[in-house]
Amino acid sequence: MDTLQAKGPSHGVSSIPGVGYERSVAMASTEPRISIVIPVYNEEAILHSAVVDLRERLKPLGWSYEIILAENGSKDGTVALAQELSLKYSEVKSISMGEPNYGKAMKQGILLARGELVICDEIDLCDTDFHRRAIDILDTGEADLVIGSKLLAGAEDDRPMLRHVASQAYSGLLKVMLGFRGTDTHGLKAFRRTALLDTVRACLVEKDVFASEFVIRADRGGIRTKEIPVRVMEKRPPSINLFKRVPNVLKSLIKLTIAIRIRG
Ligand SMILES: Nc1nc2c(ncn2[C@@H]2O[C@H](COP(=O)(O)OP(=O)(O)OP(=O)(O)O)[C@@H](O)[C@H]2O)c(=O)[nH]1
Ligand SMILES: [Mg+2]
Repeated sequence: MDTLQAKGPSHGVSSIPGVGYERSVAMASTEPRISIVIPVYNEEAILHSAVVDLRERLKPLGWSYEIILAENGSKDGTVALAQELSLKYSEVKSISMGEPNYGKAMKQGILLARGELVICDEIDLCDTDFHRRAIDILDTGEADLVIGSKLLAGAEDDRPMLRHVASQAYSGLLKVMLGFRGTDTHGLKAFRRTALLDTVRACLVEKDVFASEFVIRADRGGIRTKEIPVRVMEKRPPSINLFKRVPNVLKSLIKLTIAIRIRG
């Protein structure tokens, strides 16, 4: 069984049962209203500056927030940097464990989050414009889950055309195989934590497909969801060649279809 340690300012440690793994989390004396969960993997080149910039851009918003850096499997200096950041800034927590696995890190980060509202971001995006728009929508009570879509009318996808087409094809497959009714499952997300906790816990497939399973389960579970258009740019070359990704994506889609359609 994994032990998940959130490193941050320690005001007491509590073990919280029922999340599928033992959890020890440093509790701060006041609960933040917003938890920003950011998965990180081999990000030593940008981690420090991204967190420092993010804190600066959040300042004018006046939010009470925590940033949870959810790392696993990094081979570079990411873990040490994340720990350094969590010691330096009281609102930054870092968790670190196991093999590289985006979905597992996200799930654990979300389950550790204490905020009433949770934002799922990516370290190369840290898109505070999305944060602000999404939190405004959650605050109006219009939706419990907000998804930033790069494929919705009004969105700007400035990545190479091939990547845009691949994202469209992937969403098309989700529509055909799983009846997905939105346009994008991989965009940034913000949600009301208590409304989506069961959905997160129900997700069975890890790695990259977690994002799709989470959104599709939310939709099938009747969660009020709103997509908003976002702008995405390619900030760095993809770590894995698009064509090399295809077999794994197809395998994952089959797993996801079995998880949702058969296992329920
Ligand atoms: N914990 C964890 N985080 C990951 C893993 N793979 C990717 N990430 C993080 O997930 C976020 C998105 O990953 P990217 O590599 O930017 O993937 P992408 O956005 O699909 O691809 P790009 O368009 O090339 O940026 C980043 O914050 C990564 O550090 C992983 O195996 N484990
Ligand atoms: Mg990225």
